Amino acid sequence: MGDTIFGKIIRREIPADIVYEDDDVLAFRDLNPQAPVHVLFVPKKAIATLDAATAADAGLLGKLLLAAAAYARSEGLAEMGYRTVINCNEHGGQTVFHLHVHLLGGRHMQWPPG
Ligand code: DGP
Repeated sequence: MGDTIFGKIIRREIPADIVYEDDDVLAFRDLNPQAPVHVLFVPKKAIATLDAATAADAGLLGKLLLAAAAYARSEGLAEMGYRTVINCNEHGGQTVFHLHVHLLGGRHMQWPPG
């Protein structure tokens, strides 16, 4: 586990534009942003997908969401709103198999997503 591009970012083996870090969570800007603000919140523990998370990860999943919300608030996105996304496996559009929460903000989102 941990052998993904995000594992390499967490271990500082490749660079990323890191915007937040604590003991359990790292957040960095998406390489291919889909909104004016597009940040990925990843657990330092390598969990491949949301489907692979267990009850033991409940606290960690909560921390990821709360870190995204706090960052959105700090960037002034909360009042207008923003979107959080977790893609899971092929039909979900997941391409990096290290669980991550996308935070997208700074523009009006459409629904349903494509
Ligand atoms: P997903 O499709 O949900 O697995 O999202 C993966 C995201 O990761 C995608 O929006 C592009 C981003 N990404 C892929 N490789 C890198 C990288 O090396 N650095 C950064 N910062 N983002 C990456």
